[in-house]
Amino acid sequence: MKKREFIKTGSVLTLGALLAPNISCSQTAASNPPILPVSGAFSLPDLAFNFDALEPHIDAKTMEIHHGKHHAGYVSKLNDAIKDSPLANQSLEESLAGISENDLAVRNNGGGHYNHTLFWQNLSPAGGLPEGKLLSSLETSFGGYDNFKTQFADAAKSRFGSGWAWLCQSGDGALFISSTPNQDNPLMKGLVENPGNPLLGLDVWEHAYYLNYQNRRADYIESFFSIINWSAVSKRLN
Ligand code: MN3
Repeated sequence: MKKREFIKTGSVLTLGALLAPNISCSQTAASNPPILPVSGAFSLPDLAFNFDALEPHIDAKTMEIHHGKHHAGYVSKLNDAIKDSPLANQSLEESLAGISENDLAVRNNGGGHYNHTLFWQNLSPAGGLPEGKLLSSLETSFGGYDNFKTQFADAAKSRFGSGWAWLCQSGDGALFISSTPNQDNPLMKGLVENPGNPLLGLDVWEHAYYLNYQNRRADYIESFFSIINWSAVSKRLN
């Protein structure tokens, strides 16, 4: 996220808090700011770490191409698609929630921009394990972290072709695991079987792992669990 976007988001949240003094603590604490266009265009967010920081789990070349070519391409094509349309003035989350299956340019490129922005935030060289409220939610919904991990990995392994595996929160607060094809995601409530708020996403397109893992998607998925930024995932909980 560029500084200007960040400042804009921050001031909107501050104004919202002033106007709604009774808003609950958990709502104000959730740091899940919307992805906003600036002057009608979205931008490629910087990574919080160097390309080689996730090695040996994700190699530097993959990160460089994935961020600088694939993600940048989605941003550029999304901006072409929303130019001079009402979507240029609303958050990406709102646009994705409202799209239909025929809005292919926004579906593929808006989904691509959202999914990769979330993915980078979900990664950290430090890794770790879930704690606190997130850990207890995983225990309630899946019977523990190990069961969650198995089910999430199964969703990622069994996604045929290109797509994503997700840990999501539904409207009633429960956590669930799902998988979507291509660049679809759980925000696209008109398109997906299980809509929800994505907390954690794993990119299982071959471009995410093929240089290092070739056809060994299962090894890439196992490695992913060593570099999850659980603190960032936690902050997305409502
Ligand atoms: Mn990708």
